Amino acid sequence: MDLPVIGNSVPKPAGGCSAGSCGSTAGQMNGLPDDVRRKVQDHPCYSEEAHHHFARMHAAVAPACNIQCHYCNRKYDCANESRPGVVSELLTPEQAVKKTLAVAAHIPQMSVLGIAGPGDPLANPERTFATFRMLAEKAPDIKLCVSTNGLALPAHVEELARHNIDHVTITINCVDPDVGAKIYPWIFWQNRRVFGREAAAILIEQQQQGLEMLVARGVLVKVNSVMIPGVNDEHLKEVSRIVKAKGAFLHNVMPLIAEAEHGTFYGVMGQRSPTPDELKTLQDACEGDMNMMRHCRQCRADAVGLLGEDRGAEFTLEKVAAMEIDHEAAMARRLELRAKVNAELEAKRARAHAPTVPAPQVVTLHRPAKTAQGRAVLMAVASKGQGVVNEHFGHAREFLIYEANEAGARLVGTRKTDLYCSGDDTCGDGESVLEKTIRALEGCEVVLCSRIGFEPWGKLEAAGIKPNGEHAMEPIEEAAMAVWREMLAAGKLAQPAPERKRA
Ligand code: CLF
Ligand code: SF4
Repeated sequence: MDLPVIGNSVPKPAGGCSAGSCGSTAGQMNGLPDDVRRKVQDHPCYSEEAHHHFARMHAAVAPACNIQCHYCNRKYDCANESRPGVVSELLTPEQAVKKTLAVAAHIPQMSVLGIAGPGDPLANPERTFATFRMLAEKAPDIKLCVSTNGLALPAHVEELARHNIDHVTITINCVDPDVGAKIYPWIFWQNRRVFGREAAAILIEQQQQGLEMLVARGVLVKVNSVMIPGVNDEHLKEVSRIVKAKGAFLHNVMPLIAEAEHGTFYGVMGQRSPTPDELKTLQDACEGDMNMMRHCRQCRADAVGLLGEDRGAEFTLEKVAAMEIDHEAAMARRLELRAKVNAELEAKRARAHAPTVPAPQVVTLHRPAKTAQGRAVLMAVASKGQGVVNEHFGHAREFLIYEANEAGARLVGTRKTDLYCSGDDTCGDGESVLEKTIRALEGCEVVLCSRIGFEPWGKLEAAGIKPNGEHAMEPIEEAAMAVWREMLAAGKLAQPAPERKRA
């Protein structure tokens, strides 16, 4: 399944969807056929552009799983953690529908209901499809999305199609059973437990067959892969090549989450997670002309809100029961907002792709040599949505990582951190929150935010990261490029990036 998390679970592979990949289609939206564009334009996972404006929620209705992954332990839950497989409240389908309608009435940006755990949605087909059936009747404007480990996928493709589910994520970590045997100790298949290489071979065959069947029916398939250093990191390039050839829409390579306190096999055995640089290098290598997702937040199985925020605590069963809602008016508000945002994004794309006025022809006898352009710069951006620089440094729980170069600025990842302005400046391990944030921003040379205090400003600068609050409320790409051009003009981009000082 996806790797979403409900209340007390251990990390699943990654993302509200076990595997998470919805790619970044921001720059490719113009090339998509109309029917595909309609499917992805307000899906926050399938479109990087949409994720600044639209929200999703996960209904945690699927407790059981039919396989075991070495990175998963669904017993563990921490309210402060956001990992696949973890949830705080397991819901019946009726409760899930009630909660979804309440969320959709209070968060008009909500456009997608996903089922991603805490187990595997297709190992709990009655609960999963009952939820979809009821919700499609009561809120037909909400897209339905599912994330699965793929073992039971071929058996459910017809039913998924009957429910008009256009978005399916399959977590595919390998296409080689020898690699798979190091990730999956067992699967439950045809009423018996199968172990090791044989188990991995069955799982891989079902995943590939399910992928082909979905693509043949026009379903947009996102493939999530968990990058496990030394186990499948090199192998994921082959996975990417194969799923792309079979018609997957997006590939989402996510980092392994493995901490001993989560009680997972990898956590206990000390299997390390990839560094941000290793992850980016692999994502870049897989990219080719495959859409790669760079904005996955490895959501919990009960996540609520824009990607990166978790508003689940506002919608507990108790709170939902006390809400009075006019559902028709709420749906009208959602549709109005969706139309407005999509029209604005469409206009923005049209401006970006408008033919530029040709420069006047000038005859020169000596064409000046093309000036050398500067290197790429990583920038961390504090944003709470709408695609603009609009978050105070001290209020950021995560930073968007943009890479700016001569060709433009693009999102290449996200990094989580603790809240600096929380009144508690310790992380419990002797490291201050600010020191931890500076460590999380390794490789970045600039932080763009709406405001920043004197103390963090000085410490960031001392660590080689230049804070910048001059572009508050500006679109992120424009702000990043403005800063990049300033650095170029100041001659800072002719040399390699400076060595980072330790926080
Ligand atoms: Fe959920 Fe997954 Fe659907 Fe999105 S999540 S089931 S496709 S609605 Fe998205 Fe979350 Fe990443 Fe998944 S950010 S973990 S990719
Ligand atoms: Fe956990 Fe099952 Fe998801 Fe693997 S597929 S991460 S074992 S819930």
